[in-house]
Amino acid sequence: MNSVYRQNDIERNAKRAGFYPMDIVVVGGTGAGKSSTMNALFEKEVAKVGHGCDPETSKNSHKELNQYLRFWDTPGFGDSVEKDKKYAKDLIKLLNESWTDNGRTIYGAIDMVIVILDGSGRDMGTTYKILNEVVLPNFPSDRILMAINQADAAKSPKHWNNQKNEPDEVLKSFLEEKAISVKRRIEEATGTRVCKPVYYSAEKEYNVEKLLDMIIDNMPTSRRKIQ
Ligand SMILES: Nc1nc2c(ncn2[C@@H]2O[C@H](COP(=O)(O)OP(=O)(O)OP(=O)(O)O)[C@@H](O)[C@H]2O)c(=O)[nH]1
Ligand SMILES: [Mg+2]
Repeated sequence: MNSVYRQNDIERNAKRAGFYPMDIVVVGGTGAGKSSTMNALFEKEVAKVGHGCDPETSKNSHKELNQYLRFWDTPGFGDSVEKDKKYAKDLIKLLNESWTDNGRTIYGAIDMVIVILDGSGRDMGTTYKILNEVVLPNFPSDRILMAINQADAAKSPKHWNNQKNEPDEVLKSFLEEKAISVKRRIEEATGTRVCKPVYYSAEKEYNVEKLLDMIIDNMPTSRRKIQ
């Protein structure tokens, strides 16, 4: 379903921008659920999810959802200083990839970044670090989106309505508040304005369409010109 979800809007936005596929890089702390998010977006296993205590993804890899949107899964930050250094270097290289149009203009290869947060935790330190030290110095802030995963685990399991596969009223208002608080805290910590994050659950496949809506509604209107 997701590979054809709002296909007309995606096609219109891609054609408006004049190029496709658009490249969207998914970043975040280890275990936030980046690979699970890829699988939820694609509705099949395209990325390996970690099931033990160890981090899972160790390399950048990409996959096309359709001819217009290509997603990149990346390794998570926050497991060790050594790995963070390597992953930061790899991500900076990816964010700076470029191509040239007959040698006249240089364009960035990556079009959008989505920062995934683990909604079941409060620690935002890794996210601030990723933004301040890796993403913001190498990528324009108006092409960065935030999303809160693991909505189902943000409070005790009794607040998840399994029958309806959605949060109960208590959890829903908690998640609403959380989205506003994450936006404010990110803006304070980075000095950059961001859209209000969507909350969703990759594992429960809840609100994944909202995540896609945010992506579709924020597709760039032009290529990213570097020079
Ligand atoms: N409850 C719940 N668990 C989730 C959700 N999404 C992911 N998880 C679990 O979180 C763990 C980490 O998920 P991954 O998708 O591997 O996370 P990642 O961000 O790709 O991790 P790295 O590759 O190590 O950076 C796994 O045990 C998932 O099953 C979710 O929406 N809800
Ligand atoms: Mg992963």
